[in-house]
Amino acid sequence: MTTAAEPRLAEHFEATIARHDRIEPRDWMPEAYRATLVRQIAQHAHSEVIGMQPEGDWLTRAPSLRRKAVLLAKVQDEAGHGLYLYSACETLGVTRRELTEKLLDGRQKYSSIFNYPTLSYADVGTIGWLVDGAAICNQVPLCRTSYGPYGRAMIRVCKEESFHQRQGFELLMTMMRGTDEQREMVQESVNRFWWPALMMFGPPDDASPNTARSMAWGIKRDTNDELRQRFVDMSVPQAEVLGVTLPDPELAWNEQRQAHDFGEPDWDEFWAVVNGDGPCNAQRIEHRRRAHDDGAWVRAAATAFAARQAEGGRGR
Ligand code: BYC
Repeated sequence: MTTAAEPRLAEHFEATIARHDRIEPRDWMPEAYRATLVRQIAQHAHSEVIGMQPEGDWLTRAPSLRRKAVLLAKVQDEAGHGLYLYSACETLGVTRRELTEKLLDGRQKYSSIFNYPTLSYADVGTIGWLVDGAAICNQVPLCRTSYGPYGRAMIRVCKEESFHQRQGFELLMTMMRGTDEQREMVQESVNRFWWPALMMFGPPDDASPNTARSMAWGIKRDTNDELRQRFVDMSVPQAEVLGVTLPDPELAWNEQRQAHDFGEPDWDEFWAVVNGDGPCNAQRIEHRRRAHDDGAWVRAAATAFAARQAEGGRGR
């Protein structure tokens, strides 16, 4: 519904965005801005929670108590990130219940990367190094996003992601200093995860329907291609230190651009995975649905407890 005050409110909103200031939950905002934020933050929250599965698969098979403790802490951090993000999303007038339902029935997405399987323990290190590395590249600029609660949630998430990236790199480094077999495991894992990691940044800018609008609103601070380039430039020297080869024959330093040239990800594969046809899409959602059903008694108990408290409060 349009009100008489709307043009003035819209002007105030635009001026706030132009000043790179923050929009807060009680401020007026265009409906499309709100819907874009719900879409992106929900997708981000779902990614954190679904993202617990590929690494969680290795918790019972960690090679030592130390590795198990580190991995357990990391996976728990991802659950925490999901919580911050669902809470940020709720400030936009949606409930966690609605968001969960939309994830489970496929109306909201989660990151394509988590639809790939983890086939060896080296994948735990590669996810830390490349997947969390890509997440940091994407999320550090989001600390300056125009919506206050999202930006503030990102600050803490990024601190924890930096630790995750370091633990992944340290794990891979340890394996690279080990046996030939361990080095082969690392290389094989990097071969499988490199291209899907590049796809995390989304489609190329000229095929991204949302980027221009989200940049104009200050929701995104960089385009998909800019972030992908930053990630490649950051990863190449790290791969050299590790002693692994990135599986892209077109990867080369471009003196003129002062950046690396690199090959084109397989965008048909990307869209297939995004649209539900990746190697693990069905398994991930099925697992999430089962966990949700298994938790029904906890939600029922919590709701009953809250109702009881409210009744007691009234009686007093
Ligand atoms: N996967 O116009 P575009 C983590 C969709 S978790 C799936 O460029 P936008 C971690 C996109 O949603 C990291 N879908 O969109 C956790 C859109 O479809 P809809 C998660 C993708 O929003 C555990 C359509 O394609 N990080 O770090 O401007 C362990 C067109 O795309 C993907 C975030 O979520 C994809 N990769 O830009 C370890 C970061 N890419 O929604 C690590 C926050 C695109 O219109 N999100 N799509 O149906 C963002 O920065 C942006 O939403 C994106 C996409 C860059 C991902």
